Amino acid sequence: MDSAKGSQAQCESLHTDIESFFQTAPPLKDHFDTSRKLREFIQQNSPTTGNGIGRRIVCVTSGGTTVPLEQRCVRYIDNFSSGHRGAASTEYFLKAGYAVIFLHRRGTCQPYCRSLPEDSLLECLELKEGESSIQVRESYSEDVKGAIRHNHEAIKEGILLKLPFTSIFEYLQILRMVATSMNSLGPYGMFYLAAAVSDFYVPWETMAEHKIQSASGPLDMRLAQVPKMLIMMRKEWAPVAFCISFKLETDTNILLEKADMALKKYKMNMVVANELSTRKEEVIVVANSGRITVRRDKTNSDVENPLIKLIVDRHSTYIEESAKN
Ligand code: 9Z3
Repeated sequence: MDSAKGSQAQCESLHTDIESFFQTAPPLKDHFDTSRKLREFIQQNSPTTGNGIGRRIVCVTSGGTTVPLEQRCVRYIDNFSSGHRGAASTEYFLKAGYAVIFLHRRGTCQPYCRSLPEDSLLECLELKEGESSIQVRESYSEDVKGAIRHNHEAIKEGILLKLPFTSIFEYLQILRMVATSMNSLGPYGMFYLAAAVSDFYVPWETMAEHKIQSASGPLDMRLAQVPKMLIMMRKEWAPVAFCISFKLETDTNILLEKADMALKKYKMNMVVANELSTRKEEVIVVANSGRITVRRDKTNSDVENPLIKLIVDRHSTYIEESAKN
């Protein structure tokens, strides 16, 4: 087989895998509601609808996807992601004037809540004397006020849409819905794919319906590869959007090589390479123009601050160049 035929065959097989993934996935419970919210959000913020209040729109994905092992799910495979990167980045994108679709794992870190304790309800609140009412503890008062103010403002202004997911099935179905809806934005749309997405999964049709029994002995299970959706993102869902993916490794020796590969293979505009233990200190942005190391500086506590500045800048250049073509 010559190489052109080979790559066409690969492409067809990817299409078949993707079709089968979506056809067999359990349908989203709130499909119509999510699709309505998305449509309204994009319509309201779009810089291309000419209502005068247009903003660039970014979809930030955040947290990790689960892989259920049973259809009536008792057990699942998970990963470590806290959602901190996605939540912090959302704050900086909002500050830079973007409207944000925050596609996040249920229960993970939320924008403006990063400084609050994990058990925030019990930690931040206390009973008033006589136990007739509750109040915010003095030591948390500024953090709580800030979180409420920023969050309410963003929701009230209609510039923050939060969409939750848990499983890989939910995540990819919502991502496809968001991407195809954002296609109308052309280069003004951006994808910032910080979610930690499972590479392997159990296809729905081969999955046990009921709780797997331990009496049958050791568990022998074969996981299928999750089809490479980034290719669909570039080819069909939102080909003109500005697209940033993340590459995570624990071995620094292969990190940049893998990031370079992702940049080329998935035709990303940028790949943010990070190593697990230093991910909050520094990241390396890999683009066709070269590599840039972005570090958290001493006066500023988040690496996402300089990272989002760099990305916004590159996105502006991308929009300008698209207008010339
Ligand atoms: C990342 O690399 C994110 O930066 C982190 C953020 C998940 C490390 P936290 O949520 O951590 O703040 O605790 N996300 C992408 C990870 C990923 O699954 N990338 C795939 C890969 O590396 C490509 S899509 O193969």
